[in-house]
Amino acid sequence: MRLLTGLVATLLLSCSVQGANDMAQAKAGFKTKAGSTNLSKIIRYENFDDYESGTKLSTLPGFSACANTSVVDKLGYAGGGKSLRTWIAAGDEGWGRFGFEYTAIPKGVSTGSTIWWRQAFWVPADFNFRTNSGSLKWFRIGRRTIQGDKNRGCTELQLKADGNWRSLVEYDHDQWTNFDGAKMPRGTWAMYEKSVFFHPTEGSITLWKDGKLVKKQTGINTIGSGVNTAQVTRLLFSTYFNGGSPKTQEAYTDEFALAIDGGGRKDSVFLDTDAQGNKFIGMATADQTLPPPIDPDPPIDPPPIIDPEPPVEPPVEPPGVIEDAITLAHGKTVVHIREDEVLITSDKPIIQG
Ligand SMILES: [Ca+2]
Repeated sequence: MRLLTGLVATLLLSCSVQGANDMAQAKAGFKTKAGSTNLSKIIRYENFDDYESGTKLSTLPGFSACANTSVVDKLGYAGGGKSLRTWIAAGDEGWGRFGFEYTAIPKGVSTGSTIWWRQAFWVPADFNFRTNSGSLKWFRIGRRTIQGDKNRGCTELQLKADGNWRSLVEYDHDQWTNFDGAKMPRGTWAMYEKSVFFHPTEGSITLWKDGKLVKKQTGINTIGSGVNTAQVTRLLFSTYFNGGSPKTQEAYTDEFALAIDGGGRKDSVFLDTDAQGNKFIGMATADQTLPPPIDPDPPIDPPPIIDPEPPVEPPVEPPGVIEDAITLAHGKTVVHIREDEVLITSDKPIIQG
C-alpha cells in the first residue's frame, strides 16, 4: 500500500505540472478583481458572446430541456456581448420550454463534494415571480442514488414573490429556510452564485449576490434522508413555473460558470475568496479567449421531475472510493483510477519497499 501511495503521489506531481500550464492559459483569458482565479476547477463556462443570435441553447454541449431558449444579441452582462434569453407564455408551467437543464456533471460528485454554480440574471421591471406555491423554482441541483439510480430530488433555492429567496432540500426535512437580503432586482443585472457542500449531516448551502455573501446555511443533510450515496446529476435553472406563469414574460441569463470539488477531481488550488473567507467563483468574467471545458463526462439522460411526494427508500451501500490497480506492461507502471475514468501512465519503476 505504501508503494502504491508513493507511486500515486509521483504521478499526481507530474499531473500538477500540466495543471499549472492549464492554469496559465486560463488566467490569460479570465479576469478577476482579486487576480486569484484558477480555472482548473471551472468545468464549464459560457458567456454566450460567440454564438449567432437565435442559437438554441440545447445545441450547446451539456444543455438540454430548453426548447424555446435561444442566444440573443442584447442585454449581455454588464452591458456587453450577448446573453441567453428564455421566455414563458401566460399559464404555461414551462417544463422543457422555460429555463434550462445542464447534465454534464462528472460521475461520483456525492458526499464530500462541493458544487459552485454562478450565473447573472436580468428580468424586466414588470417581471412577475408570483406562483401558487409561494416561490419560483430557480437554482436547483438534482441528485440520484448511485445504486439503483433513484431520483433524490434537488437542493433548491427558490425565488419568492418579493424577490427574496428560500432554500429547500427535497427528500430531507422539507422545511424552508429564508435567504432574505438577496432580493432580485428588476431591470438591471445581478450576479448570483449558489454553492452546496454535499453531506448527510454537515452539509451546507451558500448564496452570494454580486460577489458578497448573503447566507450560509450549515449543519444540514444535503444528500437526502435514508441514503448517503446520492450523486449530483444535473442543474436545473427555472425549469418549472409552479401553477403556470401569471403572464407572458422573459428573463435573461449570462456568465454561466460551474466549478466542482469532488468526484475524483484532484486540482486543489481554488478560485476566489469572499470577505468571510469562503471559497467561490466570484465575479470573474472572461475576455476574448475562453478556456475549453475540462473533461466533463458524457451527459446523463434527464430524468423526469418527481414532485412533490418522495417515495421512502431503504439505505443503500456507501459510495465506492477510488480504487487503484497496478499492472505492469512494457516496463511502465499503469495506475487506473476508476471513479473519474482517468488512465495515468508513468515511466517510474516500482521500488520494492
Ligand atoms: Ca455575455
